Amino acid sequence: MEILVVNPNTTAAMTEKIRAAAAAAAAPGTRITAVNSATGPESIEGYYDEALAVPGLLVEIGRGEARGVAGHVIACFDDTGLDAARARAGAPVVGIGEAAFHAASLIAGRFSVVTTLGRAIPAIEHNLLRYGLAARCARVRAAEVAVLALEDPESDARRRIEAEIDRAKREDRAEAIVLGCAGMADLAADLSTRCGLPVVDGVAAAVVLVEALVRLGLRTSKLGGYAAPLPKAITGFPDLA
Ligand code: 5HY
Repeated sequence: MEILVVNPNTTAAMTEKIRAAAAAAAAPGTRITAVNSATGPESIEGYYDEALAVPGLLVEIGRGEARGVAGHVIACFDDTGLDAARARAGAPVVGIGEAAFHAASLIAGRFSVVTTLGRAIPAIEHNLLRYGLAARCARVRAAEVAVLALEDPESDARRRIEAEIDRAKREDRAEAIVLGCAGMADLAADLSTRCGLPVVDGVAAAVVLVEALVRLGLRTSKLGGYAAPLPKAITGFPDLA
C-alpha cells in the first residue's frame, strides 16, 4: 500500500524528517510518499498560519486521491484542514494530533502534550475537546521553541522540550507525553529514555493507524459531513476546482 504523508507547511527539510519517521514506523510493504505544500507558510504556528496552509494541503490530498493512494496522513500537529481533507478524500485521512492522542490514551491514564509556542495551545485544546479526549489530557504545554528552531541543530530546542517534559511529570503527574509538533518526530525515542516515560510521536502513530484502517477495509464515509464537495465555481484555486 502507498500512504501519502502531507506536511502542510512549505519547509522541505522538515518534510524529509517527517518522511524518515513515517518510513521507520511503516510495516513491510507500505510505501511512504512524503510531500509538503507548495503554497502557504514555512511553518504553522497558530490559527492564521493554519488557515493559509489549508489550500496547499488540499491540492496534495487531491493529487494523492487521483493516484489512488491507500491512505493519507496530515503531518501537522493541529491536524490542519482535517475535515476538509476527509471531504475531499475517499481513502482514510488521519491527523498526527488525533493519532497521538489516541495512542497515548491506550497506554496511559493521563498524558500531557508538549508543543512549540504558546499560541499553538488553543487549537490543540480545541481539538482535544472535539475528539472527546480532553479528559485524558492533563495539560497542553509549550516549550517556547519556534517550529523551525527544531530544524537548527545549534538551537536549544531539545533542552527546552526535555525541561518541559520534566515539569509535566512533576506538576501534571503525566504518565505519558505527546510531542506536539511533526518537527519533534525524531526526538521521541531518545526523550522517552532520558525522561523515563512513554513519549508519543504522532507521525508514527498516524502511519500505523492508517495501515490498520486500510487492513480493516475502512474508507472515509461519504455520508453527511465528509460527503464529496459539490461541483461549483471556485475562484483563485485552479487546482481545487
Ligand atoms: C507542526 N506547526 O506540527 C505544527 C506545530 C505547531 O508547522 N508543524 C508546523 O506548533 O502547531
